[in-house]
Amino acid sequence: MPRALITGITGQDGSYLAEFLLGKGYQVTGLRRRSSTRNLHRIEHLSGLSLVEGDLTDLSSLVRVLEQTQPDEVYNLAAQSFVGSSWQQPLATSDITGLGVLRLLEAIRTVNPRIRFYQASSSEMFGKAQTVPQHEGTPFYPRSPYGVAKLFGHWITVNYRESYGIFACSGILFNHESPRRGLEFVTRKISDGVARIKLGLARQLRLGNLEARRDWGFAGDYVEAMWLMLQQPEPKDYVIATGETHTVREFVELAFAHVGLDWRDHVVVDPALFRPAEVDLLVGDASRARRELGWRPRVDFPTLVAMMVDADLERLRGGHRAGDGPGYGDVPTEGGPAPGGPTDGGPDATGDTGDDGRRMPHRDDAGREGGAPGRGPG
Ligand code: NAP
Ligand code: G4F
Repeated sequence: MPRALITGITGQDGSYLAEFLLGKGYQVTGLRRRSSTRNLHRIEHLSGLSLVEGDLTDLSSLVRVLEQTQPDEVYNLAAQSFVGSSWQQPLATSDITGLGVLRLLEAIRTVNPRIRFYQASSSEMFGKAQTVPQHEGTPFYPRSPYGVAKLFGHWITVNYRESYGIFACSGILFNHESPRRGLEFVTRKISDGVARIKLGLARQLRLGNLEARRDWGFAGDYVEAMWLMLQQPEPKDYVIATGETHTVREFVELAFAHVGLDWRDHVVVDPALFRPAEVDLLVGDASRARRELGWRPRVDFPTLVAMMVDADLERLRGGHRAGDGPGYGDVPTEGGPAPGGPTDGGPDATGDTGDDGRRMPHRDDAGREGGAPGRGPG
């Protein structure tokens, strides 16, 4: 049975990738960092998943986890992934999102250089895009501390492949969304806001730059591409994208129209939510992935918008108002983790003995930003 280690297991992509690999018969371990509050809501429906404690800022924890779990494949999805926060916390972002990749590669080099490594790189590295569409050969021009940190992670992955022969791939993924997306990202902020307004729980949705264009796909489709990269005869870098671009305004229009509302009655543009430097246009050319991996996206843009709004309506009708409740396709686990669900096991057990039987309200994060003076995290 092949063994995989996923960092960033509590995040959106970690949950979809774990589901995917468990379905393929992998023995999957997720690396989670210590948290003072419970944050397993995206993975508590998964049975057969093991959890270990570690942190991308702590090399010794990464070495220990690799020694204990002996994975064949490592998927590095952990990051400070919110672009807006990277201006508020540039050093922490660089440490986790940039240097964290190097620490993991050093751990792999030390423990077992035959491990296959996937790095979650980002279209944010293209930033002020030098070609349209963007492909593997497009020059990078990052526009945020996050983008700069991801660029370091990308190049150190390439460098360890070329220096030490490690099977290391950098997946340059364009934006991918789902009902499990964090509430601070614009698509989920919109779907949550639309659902609240439709249900009479809110009247307004405050947003920043509506003219930014993104290539938005469905996260469930994108994790398959991560796995495919590590099954190839040679390690390479791949752009993963839909090839379509839409403005934030289009997302807003479709989301409100889906519930029979006119967005102009509810959306307030708040200059405090504009970013210090914006990425205006992203659209990817995933021809290499199509040709060499046989990968293509399945969920189109209108379906994605409808899926996210419907999931938030369902969640809010179910009374989960504080944050990320069960998402699309999830099995709600009101009484705690699924039988045989994630286990904090082994010598690295986190000491977290499981749910107390109540679903705790999840963090009420930047889904409804505003009020802060000056330029906010957007
Ligand atoms: P996400 O939901 O924000 O998840 C990030 C994960 O990283 C969380 O599990 C988080 O744990 C973990 N993490 C943060 N700091 C850590 C640390 N110091 N040590 C260990 N774990 C840490 O992000 P996502 O959307 O799933 O994205 C997955 C990866 O793909 C990220 O690297 C992101 O930058 C990259 N990416 C995403 C997209 C996209 O559109 N989603 C596009 C391109 C690239 P906590 O729960 O403890 O915070
Ligand atoms: O949803 P966003 O915060 O995502 P962004 O910045 O594109 O980053 C995401 O995708 C990257 C891949 O390209 C990932 F690497 C990264 O980890 C993350 O997953 O913002 C999208 C756009 C931006 O142009 C932003 O200015 O939406 C605009 N926007 C307008 N109003 C807003 C808002 N963004 C947020 N978060 N909140 C707003 O109110």
